[in-house]
Amino acid sequence: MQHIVPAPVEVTPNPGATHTLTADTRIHTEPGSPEAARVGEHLADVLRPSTGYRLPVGPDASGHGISLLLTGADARVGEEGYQLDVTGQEVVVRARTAAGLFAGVQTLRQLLPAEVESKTRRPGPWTVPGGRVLDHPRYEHRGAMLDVARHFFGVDEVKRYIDLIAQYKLNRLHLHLTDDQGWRLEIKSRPRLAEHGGSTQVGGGPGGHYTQEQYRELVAYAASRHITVIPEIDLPGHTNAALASYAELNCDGVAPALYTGTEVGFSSLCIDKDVTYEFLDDVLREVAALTPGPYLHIGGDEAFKTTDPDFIAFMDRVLPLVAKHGKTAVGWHEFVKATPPASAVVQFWGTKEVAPDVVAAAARGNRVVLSPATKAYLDMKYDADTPLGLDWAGHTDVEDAYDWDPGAFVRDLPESAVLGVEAPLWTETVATPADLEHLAFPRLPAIAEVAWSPRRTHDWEGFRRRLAAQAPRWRAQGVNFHRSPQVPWQ
Ligand code: TNX
Repeated sequence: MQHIVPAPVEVTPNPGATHTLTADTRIHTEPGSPEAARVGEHLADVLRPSTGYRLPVGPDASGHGISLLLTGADARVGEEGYQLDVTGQEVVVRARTAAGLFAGVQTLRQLLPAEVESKTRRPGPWTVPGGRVLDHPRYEHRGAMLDVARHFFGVDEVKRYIDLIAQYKLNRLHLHLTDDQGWRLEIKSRPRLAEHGGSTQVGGGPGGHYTQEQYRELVAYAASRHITVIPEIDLPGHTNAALASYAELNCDGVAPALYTGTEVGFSSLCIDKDVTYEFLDDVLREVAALTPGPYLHIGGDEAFKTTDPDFIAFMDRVLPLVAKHGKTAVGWHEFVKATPPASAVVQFWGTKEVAPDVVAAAARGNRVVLSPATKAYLDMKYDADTPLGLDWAGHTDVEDAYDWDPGAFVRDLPESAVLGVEAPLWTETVATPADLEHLAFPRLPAIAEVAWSPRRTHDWEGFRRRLAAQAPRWRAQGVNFHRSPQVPWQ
């Protein structure tokens, strides 16, 4: 019970008891709750290939086994937490919501032998150590961002990333859908965005895009893992793919060529033209209609071609469009210049602890998601030998990614203003799923623990040992993780 990542709030081992799954094990789910049954099916999907057991799921599954119940949980579990009890007779997960049950199931996976993650049948035995876990998250927003614009990643590749992040109890997937190098979502009212703007990527490869149907499929897949998708349309900079697709969006009316390099900050929509806002009204309407979650990320970063007054004028016209389409705006922290409404979420990506404009926004009521580039950027190199990644924010080995406190990172930002933590993975240098995994593992679980676990469990020595125990799971799942010398790998 001592190796769980992220560390739970409270673990009480009972070394006298163990529970072993058998061919007769059933997964009993809360009667009358289709959502609980879906969590049960998810658990069965994980366990069936390796155990070879039938594992029937449903409210009528009687007999001994695993129960997922929405009653009787300790009140401390809150909306997303759970209580897990393992005795000789049974395993019981109790929560107040299906999200809580889902989190408890992720813990249960980690209590089983690592081979349970194998896609082929293994001998077992499938023994769970006895005891109790009581757990709930420190922060509401626990995110990962994937840049599918610099290099495109297809539906199955994103689904795999969703599965990988879900097991560390992350609950937000921010998709960076547009950038200079590519527009990755079909917009029916502006078909050239995806057709032309999505037709290449960094290095000149073929790129790609999601049809609206495929995007819906990704959103639904994420939802089945209790993850909310936050789509980002990066504005007003990082827009060369859009500018190349529709000449009228350029101030001079001339469409630039598609771009396959890695410079940033050279493009901007035309701030003064009404067509810009007609265009954005259409785009944001379609994205909002496709996205059940409450958020729409409008970027705002590195708008180096745009003066501050123009940037503010632009955001003053775009923020109301986000609201008009029923969504809450999220933006990279530069967008606080435009004084977004108090409901807007600010994503801090700085490298310094001093950020008075972000502190001022928090004083106006904005909540902040922390993605400090020196800690949470999964695209930074681990060390000088890392073949992939960038180093503009320095090198970030596992200890750097782990050893910080989101509640105290930005000077004078009150802990109460922190909505959560997010780990961005920019893909200028990342072209394959194996590359993604190499940068995300093991730092992503480090960030997940920073986002989920209470501060008092924070302990690098303990963490690196718990992290080491994850490696056999990653091998069983085929995850291409980085063997950082900081971790005593098993
Ligand atoms: C900065 S962070 C960017 C991205 C780059 C990234 C590379 C941010 C909001 N903008 O455009 O991909 O650095 O690390």
